Amino acid sequence: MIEQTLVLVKPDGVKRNLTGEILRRIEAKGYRIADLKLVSPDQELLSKHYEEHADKPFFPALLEFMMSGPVVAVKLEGERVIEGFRVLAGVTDPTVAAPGTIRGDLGRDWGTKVIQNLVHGSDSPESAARELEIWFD
Ligand code: DAT
Ligand code: MG
Repeated sequence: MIEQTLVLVKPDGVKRNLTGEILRRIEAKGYRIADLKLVSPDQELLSKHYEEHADKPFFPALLEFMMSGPVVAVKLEGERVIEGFRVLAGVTDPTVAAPGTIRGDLGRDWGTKVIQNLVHGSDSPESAARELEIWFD
């Protein structure tokens, strides 16, 4: 089934001029960019986006990091794209993310309070619908 997912190039990716490299990998995989914009998200938007993490110790650092610079928000479309982009991105911790993935090839531990891992991708059809509404409606 053709799906849509939310991809974010986080502030670390934009600052390091990796937006093009990240979008290149997404396009090379064959997914379609249905919409794209540069956003400076505020605390209200990010609190909604990351509501599942509100009680985590890293939540304040996560919001601070996500507000540290602009983010590229992408509405991405394709067959099984929700799962497919998560595989392309690699696991959360860039130190152990597999080589060949975005996080594994381009990310590492910088010793920061919150893990900086270049990209976000929705983790389920429910999350994708919820997050696309937050960022694109
Ligand atoms: P993912 O982005 O792989 O879906 P997540 O939803 O569990 O990971 O967490 C959201 C972000 O929060 C993640 O990209 C990086 C940060 N993060 C997650 N777990 C963390 C931890 N234990 N310590 C610091 N930052 C963390
Ligand atoms: Mg997540």
